[in-house]
Amino acid sequence: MAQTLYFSLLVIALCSLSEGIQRRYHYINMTKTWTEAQRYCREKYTDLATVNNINDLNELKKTVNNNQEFVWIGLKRPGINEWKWSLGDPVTYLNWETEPSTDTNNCAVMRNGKWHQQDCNVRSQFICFNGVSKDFIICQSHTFLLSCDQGTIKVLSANYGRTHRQTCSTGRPDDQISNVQCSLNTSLSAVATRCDGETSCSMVVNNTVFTDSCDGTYKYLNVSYECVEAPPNSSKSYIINTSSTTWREAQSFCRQYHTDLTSVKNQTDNQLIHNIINDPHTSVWIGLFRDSWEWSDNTDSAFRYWDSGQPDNLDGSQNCTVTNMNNEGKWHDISCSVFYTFVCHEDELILIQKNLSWTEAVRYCRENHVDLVSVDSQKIQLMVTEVLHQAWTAEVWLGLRHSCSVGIWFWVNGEIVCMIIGLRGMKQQWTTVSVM
Ligand SMILES: [Ca+2]
Repeated sequence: MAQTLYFSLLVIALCSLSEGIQRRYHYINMTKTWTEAQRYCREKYTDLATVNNINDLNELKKTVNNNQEFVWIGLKRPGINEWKWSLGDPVTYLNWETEPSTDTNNCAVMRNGKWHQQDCNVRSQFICFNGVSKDFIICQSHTFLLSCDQGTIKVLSANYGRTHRQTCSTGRPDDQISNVQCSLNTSLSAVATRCDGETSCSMVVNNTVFTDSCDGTYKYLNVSYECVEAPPNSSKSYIINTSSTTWREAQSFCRQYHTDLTSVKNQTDNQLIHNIINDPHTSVWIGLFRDSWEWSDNTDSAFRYWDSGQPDNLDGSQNCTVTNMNNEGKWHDISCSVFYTFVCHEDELILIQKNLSWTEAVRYCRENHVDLVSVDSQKIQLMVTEVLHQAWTAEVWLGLRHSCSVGIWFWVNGEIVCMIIGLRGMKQQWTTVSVM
């Protein structure tokens, strides 16, 4: 039993309604300036509302029981104008061709393996990545790369064709997407031949590689794979989308179909991505951007949901943010001294107690409208550590020294420990299970 505890992968299951720590939102039906609202939230709850992703925003919107157009949230400037990853990863590795200047070119592309500043409204190809998900779709003519940090690739399924009308349909004429009974039964062997047993492999998804199973239909590859004999989260896959879009459009696309615009965390990542771009003259958006907005609770979430034309800093002092309830909750920058109602949030860490394998725990979380959580800020990590200290003996957790951004990973006595953080009712419970 003790051996299991020390030498197998330990999982603490905590599911979440959204990425990051679940935040419970409280709408306050009183009008205050932004600073007064912040003070009120800090006294009564945790802080003025942080919004980490679209799920958070939808939860926040549900709490607003008033016909207010504008409602304060916790985003404010000036913070430090610094480069951030779209996913909220800490920026620890940079690979600029030349040091970035302070001009308004606030997004980054990779070209010939180096990073360049570029105006976010310029149209470029882009690169998405899949973090946790190992089952995904690549539209025809785009390129993908599968990668295992540890272990080797085993392709589980692949189908090149079209079985749904909506998938990869944007901008396509009706006759290219109407045939939804298009499958190619040799797709799996084509991908497996190239990828099985490798640590990384890339392919272009087109009719030359896979043969044309249905002439005239715009197709896509639906592929899933795993990293054999490797811990969960060893797999990373990248998809180059050859459509040209602005940085914001690219970010929306990646968040909708994959995880996000890609982060580049080290030289290995950089080389992998450089290899699949495979053209020294092509500029490809990566997830790096720069702004000077920051959250009241110091969460480093890079999620932004600006209304079109915003932020425009109209009178030069629009340094606070409201969500526009009359337009899908999209954001406007507004002078901080105006009076509006507001939303506070309360952080919660609530854990589930069940004996589950890693895979079962992920499934359990997803089936209960939850998913893997990210430790996307120092604050969340501190909260986790705090709860751990309350819950477990110090000996077990003395080894805590490392966390990564997707899921929570710690090394204990040289072995990886991962945690899935989650939410279930009001009661806090921690549990450990072995992943075999
Ligand atoms: Ca404005």
